[in-house]
Amino acid sequence: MLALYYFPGNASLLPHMMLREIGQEFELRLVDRGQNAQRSAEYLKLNPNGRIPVLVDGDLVLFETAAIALHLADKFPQAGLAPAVGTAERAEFYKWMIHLTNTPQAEYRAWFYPHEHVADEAAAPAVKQAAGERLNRMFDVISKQLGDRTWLLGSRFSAADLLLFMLIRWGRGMPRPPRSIPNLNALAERVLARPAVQAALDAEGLKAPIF
Ligand SMILES: N[C@@H](CCC(=O)N[C@@H](CS)C(=O)NCC(=O)O)C(=O)O
Repeated sequence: MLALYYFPGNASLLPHMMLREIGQEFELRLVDRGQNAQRSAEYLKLNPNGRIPVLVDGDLVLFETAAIALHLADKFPQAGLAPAVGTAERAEFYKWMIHLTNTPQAEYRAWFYPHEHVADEAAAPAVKQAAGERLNRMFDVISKQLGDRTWLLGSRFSAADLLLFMLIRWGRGMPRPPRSIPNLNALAERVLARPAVQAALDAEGLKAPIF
């Protein structure tokens, strides 16, 4: 049995889109952030960090979005969400998954939760602005690397494209949103056109404009 603890549009969107691509049956379990359910005693047993998502796969309880994504890609190789282990393409896939999760995704914490980064609340807007500027630079580099390729790995779609799509989406409220960078906008449009992605967005109640 697979169950994904999620909140609409949160980091859970990556494993959710992957589960839809995989086509395996799973259960979606809402973590009601309106009620701070991510900090409830019950949820902290699943993820002591109080963050979303968590994947339950039988007896396995997994937190960390990228770890969940790698596990799903490995467990359902027929879905083709990652290249074969030991290949140069697989190494490129790891590079993108890890870069995207520990660089822009981590930076977004400072953009969305600047108060966590300051002792004095008054400094929070400056922290947010600086995070936005760092994110801009990161997205510029990613866009340059992507160039006019169809997907991050070239002609081959992978879970890394879904992760990048989610991160592009998160920046839609930034002064210079990632969609304003043509290569990133084109990739996000291609991801958005996938039926599995549409199904995940619909199930989470996410409406246009998506990014
Ligand atoms: N590194 C973690 C970060 C997860 C994370 O920051 N999740 C956010 C939602 S996108 C969250 O749970 N926010 C609620 C909170 O921090 O209270 C992961 O990738 O799973």
